Order: sequence, then structure tokens, then C-alpha cells
Amino acid sequence: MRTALIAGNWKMNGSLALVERFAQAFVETRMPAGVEVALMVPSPYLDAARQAFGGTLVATGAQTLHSESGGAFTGEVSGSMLAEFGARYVLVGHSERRTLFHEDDAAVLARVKAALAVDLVPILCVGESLTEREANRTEAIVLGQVAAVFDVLEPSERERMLIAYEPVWAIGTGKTASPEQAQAVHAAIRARLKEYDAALAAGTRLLYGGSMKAANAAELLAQPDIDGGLVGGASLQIDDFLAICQSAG
Ligand code: G2H
Repeated sequence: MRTALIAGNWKMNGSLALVERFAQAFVETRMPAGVEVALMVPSPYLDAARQAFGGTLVATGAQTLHSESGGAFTGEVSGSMLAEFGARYVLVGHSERRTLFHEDDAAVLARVKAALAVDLVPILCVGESLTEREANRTEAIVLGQVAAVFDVLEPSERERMLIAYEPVWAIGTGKTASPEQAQAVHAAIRARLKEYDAALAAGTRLLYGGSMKAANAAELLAQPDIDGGLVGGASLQIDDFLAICQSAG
């Protein structure tokens, strides 16, 4: 049985005040049994989030990490620093990182390895562009991004991964993949994982991301291979985010 995970990705948004407001809301709101919640806050807020969410079941996470454990990399943050400030999860390979910061599959793999080395749980983000979808290359692109990491990992490392399928054309655009479109890709990812190991395929949590909101979450989360959501814009609105969490129960 896979525990649902609703992970909010604040991107470069939020404030200390928002951390406090979310923590208060989670103190006051009972989450459905069997739903895990995590918030990927900007790194400077990790410590505050750890303290504020301490009395709740909300985990914290980071949005990226550097592939090296330390050194002359001005402006970068290592996995051990994130872990020291309470992060449990870290996003790797988000499309904004792949596109805006030119992180290719090799860079994504290096970051996954760096996260695993310090016991952070990587959420590997994969997804196709609109051009790739229209050229019927969705599965080739997505499964290629999965294989670029999973082919290289040890079996014990694969078991510690989550995957988020985020069609690039649905990110922050208000366009959401239909439940059928999302389910088809999730099923293809799970089938690909089965090539490594049946138990791995059955146990790996696959999240959907891309304009998930209160109005569409329940239908997406009802799909058999969708085990949760990676929520961007709607994770900044307390009521919307709570509603999405509730619909995962
Ligand atoms: C995809 C998602 C969260 P949004 O990036 O990672 O963002 O929900 O705003 O499309």
C-alpha cells in the first residue's frame, strides 16, 4: 500500500509569515488518515519551517541541491546543509531547473546521488514539453528521464526514490493533464520500473504535478497509479492546499 503524498512546491515564493500561517492551519486542521504532507520551501525558510511545523505531521523539503558536498561553489547549497535544517525531501530535475538552469540528465543524476548520500529523499521530476507530446514522444522522453537516473542507481537506492510526472505544458499554465492522460504516463512509468523489479514498481510513489488545484485534485488522485501531487501555485493558498490534502484521503 502506497501512502499518498501531497507535496507543495513554493518555488521562489513565500515569506516567514506564510510559513507561520501554514503551520497554524495545519495545527488546526486534521488531515485524513494515510495522507502525508510535505512543503518544499525556499532554503532560507527551512529552519523556520522545521520549528513551525514541529507540532504537525508536515514534513519539509528543499527544491534543489548542489551535486557536491562542499567547496568553492558560490551561492550553492549542499544536501547536508539542507538535511541539517530539517529537510526530508528534495526535488531534483524540476523542469524549471532543467530549462532555466540547464540541468541535463547527468546533472540530475549527480544531484540524486548527492541527496541519497545524506539520506534526503529525492523526488525526481520528469515530463515532456508540448512539442514532444504533439510529436508522440511523451513516453520516450519521460521514460528516458527515468532511465537516465534509475539505470545507474543501485537497487537499494532506487527504493528510496519518488518520481513526479509533470508535463511541462501544464506547469503554471492553468492547463492540467486530464486524469486519463496523467494515468497513462504514470502507468508507463510504473511498467518501466517493473523492468528493474516488481516490488520496486509496486512500492514507488508516483506524484502528478502541473496546475493541480482543489477543483481537479480528487479526480487525478483517484487514478490507480497516481499516488499524490506536487503542487505549485495552489500550495501558496492555504485553503486550496488544505483542500487538495483532504481530497487525497
Ligand atoms: C509544477 C507545479 C509544482 P504548478 O511545477 O511543481 O507547479 O502547480 O504551479 O503548475
